[in-house]
Amino acid sequence: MTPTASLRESILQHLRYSFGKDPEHAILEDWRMALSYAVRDRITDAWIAATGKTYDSGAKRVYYLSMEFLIGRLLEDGIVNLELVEEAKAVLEEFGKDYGTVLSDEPDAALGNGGLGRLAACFLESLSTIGCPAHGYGIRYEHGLFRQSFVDGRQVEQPELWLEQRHAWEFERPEVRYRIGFGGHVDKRGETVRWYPGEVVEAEAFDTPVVGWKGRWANTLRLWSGRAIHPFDLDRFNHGDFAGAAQPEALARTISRVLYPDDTTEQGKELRLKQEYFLTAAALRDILRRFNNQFGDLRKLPSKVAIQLNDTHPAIAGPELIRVLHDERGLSFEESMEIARGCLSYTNHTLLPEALETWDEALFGRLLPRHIELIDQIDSTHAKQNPSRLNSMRADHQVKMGQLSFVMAHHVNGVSALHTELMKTTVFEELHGLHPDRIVNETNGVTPRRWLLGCNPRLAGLITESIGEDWVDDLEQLTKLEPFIEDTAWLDRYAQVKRDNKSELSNWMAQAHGLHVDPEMLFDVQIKRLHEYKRQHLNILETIAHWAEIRDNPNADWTPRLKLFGGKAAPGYFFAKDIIRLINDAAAVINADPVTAPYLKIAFLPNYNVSLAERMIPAADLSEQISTAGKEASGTGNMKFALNGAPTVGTLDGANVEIREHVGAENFFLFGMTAEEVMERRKIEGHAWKAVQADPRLKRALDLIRDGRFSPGEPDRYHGITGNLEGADYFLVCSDFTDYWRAQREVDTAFKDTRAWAKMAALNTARSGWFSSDRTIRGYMHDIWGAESLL
Ligand code: 26M
Repeated sequence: MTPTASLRESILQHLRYSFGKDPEHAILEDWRMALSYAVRDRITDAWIAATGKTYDSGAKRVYYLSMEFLIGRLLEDGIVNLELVEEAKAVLEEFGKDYGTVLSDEPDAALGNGGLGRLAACFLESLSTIGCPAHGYGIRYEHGLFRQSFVDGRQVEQPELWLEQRHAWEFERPEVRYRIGFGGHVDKRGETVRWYPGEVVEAEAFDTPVVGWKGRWANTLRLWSGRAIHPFDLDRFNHGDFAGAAQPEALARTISRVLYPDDTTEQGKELRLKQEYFLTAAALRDILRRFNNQFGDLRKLPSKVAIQLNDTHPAIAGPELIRVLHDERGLSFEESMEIARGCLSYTNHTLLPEALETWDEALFGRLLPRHIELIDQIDSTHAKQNPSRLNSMRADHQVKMGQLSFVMAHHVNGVSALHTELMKTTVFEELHGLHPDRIVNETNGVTPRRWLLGCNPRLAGLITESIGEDWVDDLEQLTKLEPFIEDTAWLDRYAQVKRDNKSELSNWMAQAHGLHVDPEMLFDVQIKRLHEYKRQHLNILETIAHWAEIRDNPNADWTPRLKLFGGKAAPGYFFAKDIIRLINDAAAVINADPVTAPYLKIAFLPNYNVSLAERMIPAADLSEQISTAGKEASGTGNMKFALNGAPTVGTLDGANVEIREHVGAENFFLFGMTAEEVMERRKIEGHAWKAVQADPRLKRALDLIRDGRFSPGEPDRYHGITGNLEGADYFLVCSDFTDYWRAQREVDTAFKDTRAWAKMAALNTARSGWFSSDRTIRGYMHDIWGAESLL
């Protein structure tokens, strides 16, 4: 049977026997599910084989603990990795179904906020592509990140309901359940210490196979769901308390009910700490059970188990592992601490002080009374071993999770070269002095299967036709494109790919949002979470200044530009929400201006998520990476744009630095202060006001906003923003404005030379191979985990 015939067979089988439909009566969701099951069967074969191989080899396993896995849709990922794109299209076409429509019917699994969660998802895919035996552990949130819409330009949040639609990817494991305790008291009898929790919930496993390139390997993403031990209180029911009877279940389920929507602002809520312990304790129980079944001797744990903590969110793993080894298995405290450290490593994803996780010690002690004692014992043991060290996991009645994670990890890593160096001189200065070999760098990466092959089939096709298909799992082969770039016929094809992608996005924007844009414009894109440090307000200020300048001189030779935005603000982050509203308000005024319409348009697409990124990135001409230097730990969107042929306008921040080194300074629009200059500039009193006085364009943009040009009838609507910018301006928007303007005008000029621009774009693609998450994962395997590929 041909692959197409065999796929058709299995789709029809599933339609009939899994969903009880024949092709005549199947609705879109039935087709999507039947195709998913057909693909899943093939993934499952690879998965079971990989699991067997891992067990037989006795190899070390990697466990990636993360509160977030922003995996997005999985059907296309499966089809692409199994190389079934043509077959799936052909079969669907036979039955009159459109491939894209079927794929878009899948709900997005938005179990993450942004960069940290998406990185975890890219890592899982790379671990499978490489054949490194690994599990991801996370929480099966019933509601992922909220859905965003705009009402009168303002962000409105709605609950996200991904589990209300069917999806094919998880296997419930009712046989894998653990009891997780909270609260209660600690009992000490001589040497034996025992924790007696006051509240217990059950964690149930749901497994999703994650397949790698060509289906050679598949690992498991195991997500925990909360449930009650006794889901129904028959006694209460029999006494007529019908609502109360179901209460235990409702309470237990709240633990995995919703993803916290606060990327980068720590907020210290009890339920969040419960979630963190729930994930971590369930994962550790599972890891130890698996180890016990296969190896037994706990002293060998570090040679068989590598546990990566994705930020401090699962930092309770240190004390929890010690608790199990010491309190429950009878090892000495010191030995337990050594074994735990031998297994654990920690990734830091941000230096923003407001994001460093701390917990009120009273809350912490109430919820985890034994762990807080163990943290003090870890702290004093570490201080004893390092005489210059003061106990410091606790200060101001807070438990500091960063300090705990550092001490309990054998390696601590940053996510870009600059970020790692800053870790050594800022938050972890003292600990780095004591343990100078502990901090290592692993610059982030992105999976080329999703972020090029899957999302940009036109470009992927041109690449494969030019250099063969080996680039897909050896992305640095993209440098082989360089000679082609000298060939104008080839370069024209490259440029045509971008034009086609832009038309496709334009058509989609028209159909989905009624937004009509000219695909000939320069597509200038900033998509990321809203945050002051990411400086979406710098972008809109420059846009407003640009608009004013076009109005001054409408007959000049302006480069037509579309400013595209996407991103969510944390629901309680009011400044960020104001920025969204300002962008939408400015869009309403500017888009309606007939004088500037041919040259400038603004669109803020609602509900930015992984699937929208997959639409937007291949169509981008320009990538906005304009954070205040020293603030963006790495960025990963920046890599996706470069790979897809959108040069960056950006600061020397995070991985931008390394992107510029790889693609070449001449193919990158650099502007702004360096991280060092930023620290100096902040000391200058009135830096913002001085910058405003020095740049009439900036002054005019601020005046327009302050005077209500974009908020007719309500001039003070944006006084929070203008006041902030002209006053403290902590993120130095004003100080970087003038240079940003300059860089943007260089972009305008460069874009007019279509060939030169295409060359710059193509060189970005050809030289971005290093930013594959395969390279990143090999780095972790070698430098941190001591893990091997089994392929
Ligand atoms: C904390 C407490 C309560 C609720 C949520 C949080 C929280 C969640 C996510 C805090 C921070 C979170 O993420 C931080 C993050 O996404 N950092 C980004 O990590 C990326 C991957 O390394 C980097 O590329 C980005 O630069 C960095 O901002």
